[in-house]
Order: sequence, then structure tokens, then C-alpha cells
Amino acid sequence: MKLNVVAAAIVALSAGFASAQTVVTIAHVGPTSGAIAHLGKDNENGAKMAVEELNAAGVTIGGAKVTLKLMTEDDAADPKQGTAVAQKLVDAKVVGVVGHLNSGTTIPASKLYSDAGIPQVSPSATNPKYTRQGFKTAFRLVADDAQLGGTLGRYAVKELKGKAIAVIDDRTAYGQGVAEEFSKAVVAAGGTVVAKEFTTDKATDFNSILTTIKGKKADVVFFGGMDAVAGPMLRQMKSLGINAKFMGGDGICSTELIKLGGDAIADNQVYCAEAGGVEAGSTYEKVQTEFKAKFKAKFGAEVQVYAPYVYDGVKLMVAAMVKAGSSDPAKYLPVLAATKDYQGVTGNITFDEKGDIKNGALTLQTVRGGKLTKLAVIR
Ligand code: ABU
Repeated sequence: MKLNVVAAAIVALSAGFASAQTVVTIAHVGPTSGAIAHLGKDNENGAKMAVEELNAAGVTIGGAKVTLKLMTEDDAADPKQGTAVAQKLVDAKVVGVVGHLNSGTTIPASKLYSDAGIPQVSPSATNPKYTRQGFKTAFRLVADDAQLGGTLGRYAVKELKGKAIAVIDDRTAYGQGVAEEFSKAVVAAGGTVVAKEFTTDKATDFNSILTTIKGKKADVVFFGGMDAVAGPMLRQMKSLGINAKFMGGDGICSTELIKLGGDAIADNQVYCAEAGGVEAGSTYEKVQTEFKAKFKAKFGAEVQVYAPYVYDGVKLMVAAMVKAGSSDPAKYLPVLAATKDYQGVTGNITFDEKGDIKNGALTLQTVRGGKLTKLAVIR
């Protein structure tokens, strides 16, 4: 049994004789407590679903039947807790990590995984830095903030015809990064940023910054941050009589935003982009629809945003172990890095030399009739 493989012998009595089965432990990390626990639990459920399906189908690695075990940890979307939990997973010698959810936790944790040689697949961290540190263990299944912010910035100017654009961010690695990319794209497209304000990922009162923005007569407000902050912000915009369009990246593109924003969200007021997507009418669209129905039947909840990406992350990682004939990270890491045309529920997955998804997509969406409505898939 390899040192860096978490393995235990399960003695199974069957037909009068005992057989040993290896347990291979992979981990999921996300914020399952705090303001975005709904997103963390959504992700964790994606991982649980993948592991259950794999175990039900049976997994053989290097000629031995294995049982997959999922170790789940909560990083509370907090960078310090993120590294503490990452160290716990390194000490536990897990063979791979799917997570973290936030860029602010994913980036510092990635150094620990890299030092320990443990492959990490993030299903949702979009700050470009994650895969630009030269770590061979870091992989990302979604488009990054340069693509997200750039596309949304151009859309604000060219399609929404924004004349006075205000930008707010939550000072996190994600929020600040996507807001900067958005602002750059607005200016490059000939638009004007009339205000740059900031808040935090825990704030609930936005009256002061929204009053400033109202004074600048903003017709588009972009928020770099998550749905838990965007929902109350939209309500306060309504009570201040701000009728601007509201935009954000994948962090606000969730079913929870609609619940949190409630009747403060008018049809065609909110625009956001999931950092992935599949073309309408494609086979992948059918596969994704089936996945979402299966997920809802199993967990009694709609997919928020990222659960399908976590599901793919787990299955992709295990597929690499099967192909390598080993769950030893040193042996399956090169196979994972060479992933080409893996057919997941989120689409076709091929990694580039940095560990980023090649030809990543964005799904531009708006809210109509209380539902996220797809407008376009952009590559
Ligand atoms: N991509 C949005 C949420 C996760 C992050 O912090 O990047």
C-alpha cells in the first residue's frame, strides 16, 4: 500500500471467505457554513453524487476493486480556515481534492496541495492567479475572471448601452479581480465608469455606496461578489429608487439570488454569467438537463451553480486513476494533466498547459419571471 494513498482494509465476508478491498479517499472542500453555505452544500452534493454513482458502478484501479471514500471539509469561504483545512487534508494523505469554491481559499490552499503533490481540481474559483502560479497540481473546470469580466464589460457597453457604469466589489480575490476585468473592458469598449465603490463579503448595509452611485446617475451597476450580498443590495437599490441594470459574474448567477432579491428583481434587470456552459440543442444540453433532474430528485433542491462541475471534477479525477492504474498522486497526476476530450455533464473537458479548461464557455443569463434565463453561450 502506497504511503500517500489513504487506504484501509475492509474485510468483507462473502461466500465463506474473506477478501480485502482498498479504500481510496478523495476530498471535497467548500464553504458549508456562513453566508454562502447554500453554494458550498450544492458543491458537496455534487461530489457525494459522483462518489455514490462510482461506488455503485464499481471502480477497479490497477486490477484491484476499490471503494471510494469522500472526506468533506468546510472552509467557511475564509482564507485562513481554507489553509487550515487544506493542511488537515494533506496530513490525512487524501489522494486528491475537489475544491475549494472561492478563489480566496483556493489560491492559498493550492500551495499546500502543490507542496504535497496532491492534485486539486477547482470547480468554481475564477481568479486567474490560481493556475498561473506554476503549480502542476492545480486544475480549473471553469472560465476565469478575465473572460467573465471582459465579456460582461463589453456587454454592458455594447448591448445594454450603459452610459454611466458603476462598479462595486467585495474586496475578495474573486470580487476585486472580476470587477477590475469588467472595468477594463468597459473602458476598452468606449464606456465610462462613473463610480468605483467597495464593500465586504459579509456586509448587509449598502446605503452609503448606493447613495453615491445614485448621485452619479448610474444606469448599470456591476457587483463583483457573491449572491448572498447581491440579493440584499438589489433590495436596497429598489428602496432607494435606483432603476439601473444590475450585473455580476458567476458568483451571483444562482437560483438563491432570485430568492434573496425577491420582488426587487425586475424582468431583464439582472445580467450575470456562469463560468461554463453548453450550447442550446447540443447533446451536452440534454445530459445537463438530465443531471439537474437527477440532482433535484436526490437532494430535493435545484442546482445552484457549481454542483455539476464538482461532479465532473470527482469523476474526472477517478477516471485518471483508473487510466493510470494507480491512485498514487505521483502516478495519476500526469494522466489527469493530459485530460483530453473528457465528456462530462458540463461539456467537453481538455486541460491546457496551465491546468485551465481549453475553449471554456460562459453562459450569459438574465432573470425573467423569477427564473434564470439563458441568453447566449459565449466562447
Ligand atoms: N467564481 C465565483 C465564486 C468563486 C470564486 O471566488 O472565484
